[in-house]
Amino acid sequence: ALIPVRRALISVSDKTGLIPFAQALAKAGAEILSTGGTAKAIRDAGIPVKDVSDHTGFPEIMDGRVKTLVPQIHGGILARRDLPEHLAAMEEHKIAPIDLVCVNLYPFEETVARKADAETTIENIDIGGPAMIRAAAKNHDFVAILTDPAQYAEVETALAAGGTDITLRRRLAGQAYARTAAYDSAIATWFADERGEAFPDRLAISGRRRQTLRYGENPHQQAAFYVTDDRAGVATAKQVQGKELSYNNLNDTDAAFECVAEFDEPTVVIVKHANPCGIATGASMAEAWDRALACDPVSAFGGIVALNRTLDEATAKRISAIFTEVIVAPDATPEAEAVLAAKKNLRLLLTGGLPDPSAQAPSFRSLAGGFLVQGRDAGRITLADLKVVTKRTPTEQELTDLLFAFRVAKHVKSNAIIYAKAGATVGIGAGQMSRVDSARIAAWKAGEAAKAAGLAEALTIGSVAASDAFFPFADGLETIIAAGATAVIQPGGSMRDNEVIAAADAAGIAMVMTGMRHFRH
Ligand code: 93A
Repeated sequence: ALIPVRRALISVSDKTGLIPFAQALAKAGAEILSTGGTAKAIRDAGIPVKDVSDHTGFPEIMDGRVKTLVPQIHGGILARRDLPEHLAAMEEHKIAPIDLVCVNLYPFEETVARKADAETTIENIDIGGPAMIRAAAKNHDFVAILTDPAQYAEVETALAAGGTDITLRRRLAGQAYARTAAYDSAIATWFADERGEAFPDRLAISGRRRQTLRYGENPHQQAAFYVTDDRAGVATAKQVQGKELSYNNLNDTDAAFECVAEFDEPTVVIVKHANPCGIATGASMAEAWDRALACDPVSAFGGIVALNRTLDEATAKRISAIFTEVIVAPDATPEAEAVLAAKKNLRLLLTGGLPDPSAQAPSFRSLAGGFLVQGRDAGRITLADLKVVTKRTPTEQELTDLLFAFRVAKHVKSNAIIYAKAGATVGIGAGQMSRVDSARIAAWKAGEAAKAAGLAEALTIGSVAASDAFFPFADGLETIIAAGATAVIQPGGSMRDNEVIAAADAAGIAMVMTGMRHFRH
C-alpha cells in the first residue's frame, strides 16, 4: 500500500532542488516543517512552511546545535503506526507523525577539502541531521527518508501517484545509512589525520558508486566502480564516446594515465594488461605516438593510449589507424574528436587535468579476510639522487634516458627491465619471476620490433637500461650488456653490488644507483 505524506520535515544544507521538491510536497497536501535556513528558502519561494520551533514549542538553541533533537521530532519519526502503545504515546505527549524526512548534512567533507581550521571543521559535524536520517531509515515501514537531491525526482513522481511504497522506502533507507556511514568515516579520517595517524586502529573507507560494471576481470565476476574523491584522473573522467568501459579497461586506463602524468615533455603511453608496452616523448604528440608504437607494435593492438597533453587531430588520425580500446587525455580538440567519432566503439576519456604523481593517497589490496593499505608510490628520482658507481660516468644524453627509463620502470610490473633510447622505450620486460628473464624478454622484444621495422640491428644497441630493483647477481646485468646497452640505472643495495659493478666496469659501461626501488606487484 502507498503511504501518503501528510507531514514532511525538510532540513537541508545543500538547497539544490529544494523548491521544486517542496512544491511537490505542498501539492500532495503535505504540511512542511523546516529548520531555520531551509524554512526561510521555502517561505521566500511562497510555499507554506512551519518552523520546527513553532511545531515543537521549543526554540533552536546553541547556535542551532539543538534544533531538531527533541522528542516531538524524533517521536514523530520513530513511532510505529501499527502499535497501539506508540499511538497512545503520541497522543499523550502531543506528538504528530512525520511521514517523510528530507535531510542533507552540514558539508563536513567540503569543509575538510577547503582545509578549514579545526574549530570550523568541528562545527560542521552534523548531529541532528544524521539522528533524523537514522531514525527515519529505521522506521522505513512508515517513513520515507531522502538524503540526496538526486533522489527528489523519483519521490516527486511517487507523491503525484499518491505516496511512497515499501520498495522505494526500503531502498532509500539503505542509501540513508550508507550516507551516514560515509559521513562518519570522513569524520574519523579527519581525526586520524589531525593526530598524524596514517593507519588508525579502525579504518572505514567509503566511495560513491559511479557505475555498475557488466563484469569484473572475468565474466563470472561481479564488479562496480566507486569514486572516492574529485581529483583529476580516470575516476572522474568524462567519457566522450565509445562503448561502456569494462573493469579491465578502467584498470588499464588508470595505469596508463598515472604513468603518462609522470612526464613533463609531450608523452604517450600505450598499455596492455596494466603494463606499458611503449612509452615515448616527442616534439609533438603525433611524434610521441609514433615512437611509443614502434617499441612493440604487436602488443599495442587493442591497447589503451594515454596522453599528457591535449589530443590533436594529427595524433587522433594516427592512433585510430590501429585498433585501440581506450584513449585518455586531459583534453581533445574538436577536430580530434571528429576524427574519433567515426570509430563508434573506441572510448575517449577526457579528464580536464593530470593526476598529481606526488600526491599522497592510500592504495589498497585485498587478501582473504582483510586488506593491505600502503601509501601510493610517489617516489621520484631526480639527477641529484644518482650515484655513479662505475669507472665510466654516463654522458648527458645517457643520464636523461636513464632517468626516463627509471620513471618508466616504476609503472612496469616487477621484475621490470626497460631499455630506452632518446626518450623512448625500445624494449620492456615485465612481470617475470626472475630479473634475468625480464632482461632477456625485453631484449628479444626489441629485436622483434627492429625486424618488423626492417632495421639492421636491435634498438637495444646503444640504449640505456633500467631495473626496478637491484640485481641479486651479475647475470641480469650481463644480459643487458649483451643486448648492447651502454648505461644502467638501478637502486643498488644487493649483497653482491660489488660483483655487479665489477661486471659493468669489465664491459666498460656506466652504472648509476638511485637508492630507491620501485617494486610494483
Ligand atoms: O547542529 S545540528 O547538529 N543540530 C540539529 O538539531 C540539527 N537539525 C538539523 N544540525 C542540525 N540539522 C542540520 O541543519 C541538517 O542536517 C541540515 O544540514 C542543516 C539545515 O539547517 P538550515 O535549515 O538552518 O539551513
